[in-house]
Amino acid sequence: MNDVITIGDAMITFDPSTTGPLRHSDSFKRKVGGAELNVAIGCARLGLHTGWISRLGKDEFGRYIYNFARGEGIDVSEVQLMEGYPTSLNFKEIRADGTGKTNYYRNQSPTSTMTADSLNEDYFESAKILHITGVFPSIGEKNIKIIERAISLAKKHELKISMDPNIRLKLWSKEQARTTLLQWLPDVDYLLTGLEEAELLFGTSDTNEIIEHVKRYDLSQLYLKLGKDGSRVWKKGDSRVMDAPPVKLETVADTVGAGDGFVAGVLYGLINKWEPERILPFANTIGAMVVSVYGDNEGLPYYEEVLEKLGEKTLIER
Ligand code: KDG
Repeated sequence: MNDVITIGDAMITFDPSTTGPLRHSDSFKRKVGGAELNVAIGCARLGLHTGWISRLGKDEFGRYIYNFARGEGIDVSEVQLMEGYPTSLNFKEIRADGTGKTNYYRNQSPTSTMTADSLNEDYFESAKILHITGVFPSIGEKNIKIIERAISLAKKHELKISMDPNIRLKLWSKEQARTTLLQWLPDVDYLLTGLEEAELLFGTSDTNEIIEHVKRYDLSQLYLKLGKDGSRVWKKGDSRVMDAPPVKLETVADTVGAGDGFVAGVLYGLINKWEPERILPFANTIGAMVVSVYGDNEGLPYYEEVLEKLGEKTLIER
């Protein structure tokens, strides 16, 4: 039985060995990326049973990602390798301040062979949370239908639904993103969003106004990712808005993937029925740990490492 299942396109991410404009980068490290896969890796490292629905190319890169995900303990039984469709690529630019920029080569993504009917209903029967993001539906119109069927299967089998808008304006317009994601909100239980994305969806970055909007969609919990300012949570039926301060960072190596780490932490807490005041610092800490390591998912910690960082456990060196 999977605690969390997610659907997404993964890619080989070429991380530059130097910071600065990509045109000057001449050596790269081959890594793995993809927002939904990053979340799945984060959940699996924390100890959740995690399933990932996807398609990869039947090529060397596809095999590499497949084995990588399997090695992380992710259930890849719903991942297929497709002949004739190259595995997606992303050449990353990393700036001196650790922020990143994507350069995708994913027009012919192997996930374009998926249809709404290719989702296996049995897979939803035994899972607890379906996690969706705005990345997968932005890759192709057909993917919107896939997520819609996933949502209806999740509802039918009583899964909770979490959503991270993860809006990629390289892949769709603001209007497409807003219309598509807002229409799913009535079915979403947990919204985990950055402030800019919330502004794009609701036309405001004011927390109280955002809360008024999500109340209309009958959301259970809202998590606001505030980057270097920490995070904030609101829970239905509770008048409080709780904040978690930012975690002090020794290094900012690469900020890409921090949001996915935060999401993994929240999902872990939700599965374990933690209260938001416990979830928030836990998820924040994971985000900070991701930022201090190069790569989209290399910094995702194991459960004990988060506790150590929170000062709740000492890991004795052997
Ligand atoms: O959230 C991190 C992801 O953005 C990265 O791993 C790959 O850009 C990516 C995507 O579209 O999934």
